[in-house]
Amino acid sequence: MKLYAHPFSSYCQKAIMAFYENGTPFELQMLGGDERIAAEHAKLWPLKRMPVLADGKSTVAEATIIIEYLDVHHAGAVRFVPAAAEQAIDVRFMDRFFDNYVMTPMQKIVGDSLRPSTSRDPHGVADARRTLDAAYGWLDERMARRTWAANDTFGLADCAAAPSLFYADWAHPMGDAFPNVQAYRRRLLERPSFARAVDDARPYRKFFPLGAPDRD
Ligand SMILES: N[C@@H](CCC(=O)N[C@@H](CS)C(=O)NCC(=O)O)C(=O)O
Repeated sequence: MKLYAHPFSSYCQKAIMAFYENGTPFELQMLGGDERIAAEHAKLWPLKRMPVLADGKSTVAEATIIIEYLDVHHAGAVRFVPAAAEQAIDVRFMDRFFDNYVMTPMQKIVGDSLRPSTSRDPHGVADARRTLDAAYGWLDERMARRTWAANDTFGLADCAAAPSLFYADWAHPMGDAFPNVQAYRRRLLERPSFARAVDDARPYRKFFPLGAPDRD
């Protein structure tokens, strides 16, 4: 399998950690420089978002769907979405929570800092910060009695949580206000699959536009 991705990208880390969880082999097609790889990626997925998986004749876009695809076609010991439909609802809900209410506002803050100073969107950034505060607050209560985001089993929702909380805390630090979220973020950083994805990305930290903090 070929994965069109970049190690520093949050959505790519979400998919990559799922490969690492089960030791599923893949060949990284590194985006961000090589024109041939960029052209292949654009042909497979004209929306040009990463990650994209190419598995024989199948092309799979969207990090969540790549993880669902691995569960179906390359299943390993770690199952990312439970077979029981009722439990799967909670996993998918938490996956949406992290993508929509943590990853999206985090990307808004980071993306805004890359704009020319004349094209910034302070209103949108303030809104993103309010969304993150609300998300941290809601999650803090939820994580008070949990180890993992759903069903007390590591899965898809935790793959969504790891890079979103990792970068959100850089873009909009949660400080000491949300101890259960901080503890969950630390558990995710200790998870070998995510620790490895974070290590893969270390050489690129200097490109974090807000300045990567000296931690993690
Ligand atoms: N909904 C997509 C979002 C993917 C996404 O936003 N990827 C970013 C990197 S983290 C990207 O491709 N950015 C490049 C661009 O926007 O051109 C998913 O879940 O995979």
